Amino acid sequence: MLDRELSRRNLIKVAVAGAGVAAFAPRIARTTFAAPPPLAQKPNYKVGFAQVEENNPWRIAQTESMRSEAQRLGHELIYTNADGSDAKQISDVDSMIAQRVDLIFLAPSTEDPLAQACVKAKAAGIPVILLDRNVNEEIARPGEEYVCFIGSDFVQEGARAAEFLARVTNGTAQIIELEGTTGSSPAIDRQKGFRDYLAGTYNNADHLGTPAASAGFPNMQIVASQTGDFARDLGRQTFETLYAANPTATAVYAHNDEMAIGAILALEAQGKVPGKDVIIVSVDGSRDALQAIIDGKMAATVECNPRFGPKAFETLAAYAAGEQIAPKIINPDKFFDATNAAQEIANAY
Ligand code: GYE
Repeated sequence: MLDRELSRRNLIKVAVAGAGVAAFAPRIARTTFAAPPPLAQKPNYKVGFAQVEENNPWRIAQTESMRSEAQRLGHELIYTNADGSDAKQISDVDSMIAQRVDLIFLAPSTEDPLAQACVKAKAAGIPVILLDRNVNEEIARPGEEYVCFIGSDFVQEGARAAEFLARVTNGTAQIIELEGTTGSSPAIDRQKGFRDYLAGTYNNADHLGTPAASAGFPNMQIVASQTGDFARDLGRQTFETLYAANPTATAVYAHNDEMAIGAILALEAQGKVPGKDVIIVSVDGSRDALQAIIDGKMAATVECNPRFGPKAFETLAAYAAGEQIAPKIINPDKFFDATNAAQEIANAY
């Protein structure tokens, strides 16, 4: 994530330094460097939760965690579901602003359009906390346009998936990559972490030293990469197309479990044996994925924990109390493979 931030900052510097100003100005819609709007301390809040979509187990688990924690604490939760649409999510945030919620928890769809929603909420005096996905930090930044980001280290997730795959394939594989929603931070960063690790350029110092650095894997090739929009059926269709064009592929890296399950379904429909003919790794840790690991169809999944409720509301309270909030609050994530899937499935969603 750091590399990307640095290059964005440099872009701003270049733009501000001279000739590029006009060209870059519309994207740098940042008018002020002041802190986000304050939040009064109250026993109960009216809080918005702008969810991006509700079409997979991960999202359902996240919404359930937010709802149950709000209820436990006696807060009112105004919930919206953008059905994966940037435009709908922007108007959902607008309507929360109009309803004068105390704070908005935003699980942003893609990075650029939803950064603008943070800018608007700030202008309206409503603090925003980002959940699980980030926005473009050229446009909106933690501690300025929004309070903070709470979520996983997606670059590290991608690198962990690559490390595992390199190990189980002895460094030789032809990989089909199923990407998440184009322009979303987990799709951008899970791709980067995976590729950097295979190329030997993953800088683990930016990611708490995990996984250990590698010299690169010249015999691991990504033969095709396309979006499946984080969705099972689109993942299935996308995989089908890419596999038809690359029948010698030996591995799949999916940016989430739903697309990995889609690839399994497509392979089975063709009489292939997932887990044998093609090795599959992904990210999330859903119940279906853990079952697929137990069944030998999937090799591993890097956990991306969806249970945000407790951390989200704890951060709200800390912010209201005037505490200094870290710009990025990173969830610790486990790793699931054949060694632990059977024990872990009882806690899965
Ligand atoms: O991995 C995926 C979901 O933004 C981290 O979005 C989240 C991702 C998660 O749809 O399953």
